[in-house]
Amino acid sequence: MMMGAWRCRAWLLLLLLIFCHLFDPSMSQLDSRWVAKKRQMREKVRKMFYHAYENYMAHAFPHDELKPLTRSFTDSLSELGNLKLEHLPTDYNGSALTLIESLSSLAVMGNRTEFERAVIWLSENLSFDVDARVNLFECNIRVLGGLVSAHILATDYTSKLVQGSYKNQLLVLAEDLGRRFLPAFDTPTGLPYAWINLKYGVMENETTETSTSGCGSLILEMGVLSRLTGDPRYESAALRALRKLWSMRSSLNLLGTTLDVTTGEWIERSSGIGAGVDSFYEYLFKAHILFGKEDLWRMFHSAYLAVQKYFRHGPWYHEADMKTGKATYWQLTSLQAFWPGLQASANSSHREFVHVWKKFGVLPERYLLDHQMVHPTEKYYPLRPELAESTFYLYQATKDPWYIEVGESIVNSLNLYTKVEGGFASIRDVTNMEKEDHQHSFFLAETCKYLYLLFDDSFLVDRNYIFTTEGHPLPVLSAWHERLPETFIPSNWTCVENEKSTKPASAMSQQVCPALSLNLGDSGQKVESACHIPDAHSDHRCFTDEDCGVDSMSCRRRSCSMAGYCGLWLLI
Ligand code: DMJ
Repeated sequence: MMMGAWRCRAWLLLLLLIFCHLFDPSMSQLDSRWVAKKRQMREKVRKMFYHAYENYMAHAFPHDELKPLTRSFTDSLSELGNLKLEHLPTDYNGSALTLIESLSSLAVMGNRTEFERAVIWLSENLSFDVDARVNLFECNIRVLGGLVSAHILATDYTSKLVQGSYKNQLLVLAEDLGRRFLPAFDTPTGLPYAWINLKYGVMENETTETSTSGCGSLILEMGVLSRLTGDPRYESAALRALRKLWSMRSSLNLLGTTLDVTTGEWIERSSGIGAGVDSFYEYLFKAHILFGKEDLWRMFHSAYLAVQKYFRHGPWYHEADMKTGKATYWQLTSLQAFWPGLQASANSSHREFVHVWKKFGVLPERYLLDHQMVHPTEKYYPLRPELAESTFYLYQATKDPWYIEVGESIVNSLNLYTKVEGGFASIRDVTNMEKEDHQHSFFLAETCKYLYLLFDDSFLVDRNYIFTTEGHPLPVLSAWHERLPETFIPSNWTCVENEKSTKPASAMSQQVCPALSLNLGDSGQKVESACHIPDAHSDHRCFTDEDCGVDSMSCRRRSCSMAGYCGLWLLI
């Protein structure tokens, strides 16, 4: 009797579910159309990535970057940031830069075979013992960042990216590179030279001029290298430079754009949030999340308030003099487009960048806000990722379908204007879409990755990552919130602003939430997550704040917006 009634109820429930599915087009059909659209877009991006990747492998590998129009190559590592193309090496044949930059994207897209093939090739062939003068910042974010991120992904047992053959070869390469960076920091101020010869160290009569980003955006990669190797020199050097830089701020908490590493004097005192400075802000915030350093959060907070006060004009950001705070240049630069993503709630700025993108089809390098025109000599678009990056972050934070539409139009523009038979070409002039023979490695490391993650974020499920300024993922592990033992920090390196806390602060006051262990399937392997608590509903819809969890990246409590979505709604 009991069994009969139970079975009858089960049948009724099943019929009801089928009925609801068939007759509630508002939810189920819309949902499945939405899922299909995102899947279709994801596949479009995957095709873009492989078009770029396969052409690089066929026509440029193992050189640094692809020239897609002539289907040839450029050994550009020593040209990055080298606008005057000075001191170019005569005997340098590339470091497979684009392959290194592609590793983490291959992992995001789940291509184990190619990831493993690349790891094996790099471990057998790559050497940094080359007579090439490279830009420390560029080599750090692209090469060191690419290697440490890929090493972590390769050792993540759950991703099964490498079948048993991995013996830390990428970490060995990363450590070798990190050691070659260290002489750059041997200056009276601890601020590093912008240029280093990989074989011979700092060259005689090397320029002492560098940028704020060049000194202040090394901590993620070098910090992770220290955490992975147990050698604290990399993190200490990067941290010391970052703190020295911060000590050079003006009374308005503003920094300049360029400086002298031997005297610690500013050279260019006007700055903004774009070229030469951008990733300094980004790294204060991200290094705080990754390493739980309280003083970096305080620096970021003060620096952020100053940016909002002196650079912001409505949705736009101009440049200003660090001493007076007076506006200097009214320009939008394409590098600034990362800023709305860093804020993760800057809808209005993002819309303006999208507006300029739509006006031209792609984003010009520099746009004069006061004249509403493209800068006469900076009309190019080198396949930069920043707008896709912000679109991805804002979609993660809001789940507003509008960002999917923006992503779709970015993908369509890229395919329409930049795709050629031999890969993807940069745009030399956005006013006539004339192409340039260069496929930058960040197109594979960042542009394709952020677009892919916009449409399919399954790579991020159950894992907390921060992305470096070059788009390489680093996991947020609670173990990395521990300080390096002081004893390892060379005593002659006087920290300008020492970490003040002597007793361990509470997790909340450090903006770090207690560790949470996630069980990742049958391997039984556990991955530490610093703070993530998922929203109550997987579609992130909510009625009240109680339905919202804790953000995996910032460890902050999410709240319910008026539109009914959980997000980080900062009031700025
Ligand atoms: C990349 O190398 C990085 O995103 C860097 O922070 C800025 N420039 C390029 C992309 O535009």
